[in-house]
Amino acid sequence: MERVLITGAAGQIGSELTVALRKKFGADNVVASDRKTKTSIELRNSGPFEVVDCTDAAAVESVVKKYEVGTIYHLAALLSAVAEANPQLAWKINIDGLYNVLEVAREHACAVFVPSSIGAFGHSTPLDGTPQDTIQRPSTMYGVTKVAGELLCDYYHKRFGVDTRGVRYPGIISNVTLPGGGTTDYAVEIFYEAIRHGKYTCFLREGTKLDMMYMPDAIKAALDLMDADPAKLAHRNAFNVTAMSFAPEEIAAEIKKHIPNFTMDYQVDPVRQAIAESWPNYMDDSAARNEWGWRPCYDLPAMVKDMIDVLSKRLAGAAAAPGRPRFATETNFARG
Ligand code: AKB
Repeated sequence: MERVLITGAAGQIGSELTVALRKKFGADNVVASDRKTKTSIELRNSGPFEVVDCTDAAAVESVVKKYEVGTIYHLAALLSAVAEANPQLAWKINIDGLYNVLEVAREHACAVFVPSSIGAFGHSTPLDGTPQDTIQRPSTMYGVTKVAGELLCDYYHKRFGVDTRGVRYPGIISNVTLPGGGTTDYAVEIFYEAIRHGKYTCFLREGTKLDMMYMPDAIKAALDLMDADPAKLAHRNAFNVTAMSFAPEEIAAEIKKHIPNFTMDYQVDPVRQAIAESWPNYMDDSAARNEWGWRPCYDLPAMVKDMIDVLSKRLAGAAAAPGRPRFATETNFARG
């Protein structure tokens, strides 16, 4: 069997996608890679692991050759707020890294999954019911790299026949790995703070609606799209996918149903607020639904219930070893 390579496997999506792919294809057939040498013991011990920096084309090629990789899930990327704080590095990782992966895929006939994002849209995009094919003029470096990445992936498909596929992920909510510096991270942090302290200070303003998705659906989207019949794909890079859309006060109200004393206040971060305001309020994901049968399983109430059930148990267990999770978004993302 041809093997699968995951770049950025220690990240928020990568850590859970690795587990899902190892379950689906067998642990030995799924190579997790990350540029971080310090990763979870589970990632290293549950199957092959390689230290690979995607900005090093030779390193990507060497691991593809070593394991005879047939499909690459290329997840290594900087998220929006970190990218805005360091746009030069964002270009290097998000674009140079992607270019290296696509070149290796072209040379070695690999299929490639590349996530795009709601960050690929901007102020001039219709922000309510954002269509699949529409204006994409983002104002952030993250967005620029996401649009360029979508175009590059389509180009490699059309010009070289590389089987590239991707989705535009909304904010992803997970109870396993913390996100690493995105604009939507508040929707993860809120759970840790609600369970531990009964209160949360939100860095986005009341009324800021954004598309969101629970991690099991994000994993399902990647697997279902890569399994899809290519003859049915009119689009490739990248499909709008969403599962729910809410503003901070709406998720807070849902959490309050489980933790009645929970309170939330606001301390708006102007950088992330400006990014959020340029992103869709909710996307139209009918192309994904029609072309490859996309259907999410979790809406807002189901996601909140599961997050609170799982995290309450885990954090109660961890109470013996105190210390709070370090959120990447606690950094002040001043423009560099
Ligand atoms: C971020 O906030 O940067 C990401 C994304 C929506 O792409 N979660």
